[in-house]
Amino acid sequence: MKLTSLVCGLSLMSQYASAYHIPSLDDAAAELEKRASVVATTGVPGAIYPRLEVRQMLYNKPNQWTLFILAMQAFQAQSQSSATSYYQIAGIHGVPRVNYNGVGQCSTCSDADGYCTHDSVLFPGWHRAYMALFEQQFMTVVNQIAASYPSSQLAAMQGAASTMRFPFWDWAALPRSGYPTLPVVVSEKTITVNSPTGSQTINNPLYRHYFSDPSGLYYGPFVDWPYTLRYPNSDASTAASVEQSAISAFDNIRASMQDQVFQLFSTCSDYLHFSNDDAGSSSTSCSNSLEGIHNTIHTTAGGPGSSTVSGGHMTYLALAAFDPIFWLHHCNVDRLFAMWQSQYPNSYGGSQPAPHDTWTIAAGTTQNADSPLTPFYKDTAGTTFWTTNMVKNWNTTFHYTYPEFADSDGSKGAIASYINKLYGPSATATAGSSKRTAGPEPVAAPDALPTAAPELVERQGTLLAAANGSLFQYVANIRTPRYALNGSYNIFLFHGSPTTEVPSQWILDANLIGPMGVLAQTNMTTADLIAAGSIPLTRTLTTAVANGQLADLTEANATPYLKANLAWRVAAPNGTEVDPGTIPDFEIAVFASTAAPPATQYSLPEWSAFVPLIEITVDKSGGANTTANATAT
Ligand SMILES: *[C@@H]1O[C@H](CO)[C@@H](O)[C@H](O)[C@H]1NC(C)=O
Ligand SMILES: *[C@@H]1O[C@H](CO)[C@@H](O)[C@H](O)[C@H]1NC(C)=O
Ligand SMILES: *[C@@H]1O[C@H](CO)[C@@H](O)[C@H](O)[C@H]1NC(C)=O
Ligand SMILES: *[C@@H]1O[C@H](CO)[C@@H](O)[C@H](O)[C@H]1NC(C)=O
Ligand SMILES: *[C@@H]1O[C@H](CO)[C@@H](O)[C@H](O)[C@H]1NC(C)=O
Ligand SMILES: *[C@@H]1O[C@H](CO)[C@@H](O)[C@H](O)[C@H]1NC(C)=O
Ligand SMILES: CC(=O)N[C@H]1CO[C@H](CO)[C@@H](O)[C@@H]1O
Ligand SMILES: [Cu+2]
Repeated sequence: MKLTSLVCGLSLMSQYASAYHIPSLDDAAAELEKRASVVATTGVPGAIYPRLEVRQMLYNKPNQWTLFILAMQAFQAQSQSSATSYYQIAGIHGVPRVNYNGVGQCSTCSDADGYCTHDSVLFPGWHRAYMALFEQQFMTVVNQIAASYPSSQLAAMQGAASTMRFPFWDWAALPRSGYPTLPVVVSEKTITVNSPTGSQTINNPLYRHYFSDPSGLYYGPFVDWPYTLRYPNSDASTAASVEQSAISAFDNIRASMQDQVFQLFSTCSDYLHFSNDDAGSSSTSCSNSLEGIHNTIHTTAGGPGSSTVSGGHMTYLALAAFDPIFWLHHCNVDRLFAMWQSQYPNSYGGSQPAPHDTWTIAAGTTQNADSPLTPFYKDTAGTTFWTTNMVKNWNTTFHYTYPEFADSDGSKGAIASYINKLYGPSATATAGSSKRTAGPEPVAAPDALPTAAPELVERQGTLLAAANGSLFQYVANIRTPRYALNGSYNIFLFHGSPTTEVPSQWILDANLIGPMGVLAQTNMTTADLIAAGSIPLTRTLTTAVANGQLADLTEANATPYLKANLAWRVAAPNGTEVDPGTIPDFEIAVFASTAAPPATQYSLPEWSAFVPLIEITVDKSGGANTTANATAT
């Protein structure tokens, strides 16, 4: 008797098939075994506490910080065969290709790597439940460690644990002056903490995860790498991360990510388009998406790879969740989701066909806010899965919130104020600042927009704004087939030309305006899936005005300036340059809009209609509708 196959087959059917499935004794045994091993997703039991920004925890909550590091170490050291181990929870996302919670593969899903839902209206809700499962198991370890401190520290450590949640990494807001965007504590190889047995220096569990056996990772060279890597320096089992590349890359793209996040908050008012990069391609005013922005953080953390070396784990859909940075990142993605919900409380859910298989969802299946978020069971009975609708109120459902909500009344206006201060064009707050009384932490040395130049501020009315006071906005919308290049790839926009034609260096280039990372996996071949992105150009143009290269931001002047100075490159998964004109349906088109400054800091700017400026890109390979025209003629 094949018990395992029964377990797998049964569980998928259990919700739907009981009407016609005649249970046998074997089935009953399998069902019992399954239930005994169901891991329910409950979130951390107890009251609602904020997930802190990782640097906020480091600076302000030293005991929580200690527990965070020690728990990440212990969690990652758990046996790979335990269903609640770091390894198995990370493995839900993609490889190893195994069932979780006995939730079996769909009959036509044999080419899928895991359960994660991408290019899907389920993206925000699925990852919310995923993060809740991870956090609850992480906190179980935190509590065990807190309980192991000597009596002199026991009360303090258990007190710290009792109000603790998993931290997030805000990769879009300004870091504290003089510090990198990628927190030093995520990049250091070792870290010193006050353990239950005294001060201890350990391998930093945020820097990389050590596998006890990587052979389940399916893809080469990942099956040979003993730990997770960022910007690996070789494909050999002795490879090391070139962490400095990750540090420099995040500093180089941060301003664009800030602008992309702000544009997302202020122009994406509809859940479907906000939620994922597939839907985004049907909207010009909301061409970016939460998923699209999140993809770029993935490819930038893992590194682009080259003709001789693979990108790191974060660069690949099926492998990303093993790198500890994934959890800091996805915690922030969930926070952006929550903040977005506060701005658009009447738009939630949507319906969309699944563009490709996951472990349990066949391509073409219609997905909506009531679709099961497999394999996340609501309780140990193993009968009900969470849905997007069920995870709407993150706070009361999974018992966490974010500082922006905990430190304010959580109203639309209060959260808009944080969005303006953290991500707006004149952001004044640093990552992790959300103080209730003192207001956001001031930025020590503003390095953001050159509008800080006094004479420019004076003349801003005429140079950067229309007669009615609305600020001119320019964006480059990108459409690209997500799975056309047999792996993850990157699109880079430049002001002028890149300083080098070495594709692996483009993410670090001084002339980079912004990137769009396209996250995929070898052999994913849904060629007709168009992913959309949008890279704001206004910051670059404002700098050009400040530098005297451009007279003002009127369309009459900005259009020829962009036509002469906007360039782009596409770097293939193997590190070579691809001519975007050869990628079917690829299109970069510039649009103009204006943003009426909000009446108060408690609301977001309102953008006017997006007007296409075809002439800026039409003559260049991959530019506006050249592909459409090429295929038409
Ligand atoms: C939880 O979040 C919702 C928004 O989804 C909000 O309306 C509600 O007030 C919050 N509840 C608590 C207890 O924080
Ligand atoms: C302000 O003027 C611009 C340019 O004429 C126009 O596109 C926009 O719609 C106007 N905005 C408002 C709020 O009137
Ligand atoms: C790299 O990938 C591109 C795009 O898929 C392909 O055209 C090219 O032949 C590949 N080059 C090598 C050396 O594999
Ligand atoms: C994609 O890449 C993999 C691994 O390099 C290779 O085995 C496969 O043949 C490629 N598929 C296509 C369609 O090029
Ligand atoms: C990708 O597909 C090719 C051709 O179908 C196959 O030979 C190869 O083993 C696959 N690679 C992976 C990693 O699945
Ligand atoms: C596409 O081709 C048509 C006919 O040749 C031409 O009129 C049109 O301007 C072209 N559009 C673009 C965006 O190049
Ligand atoms: C920027 C732009 O005008 N894009 C157009 C390209 O062509 C498609 C259909 O052919 C239009 O829908 C786009 O608006
Ligand atoms: Cu994901």
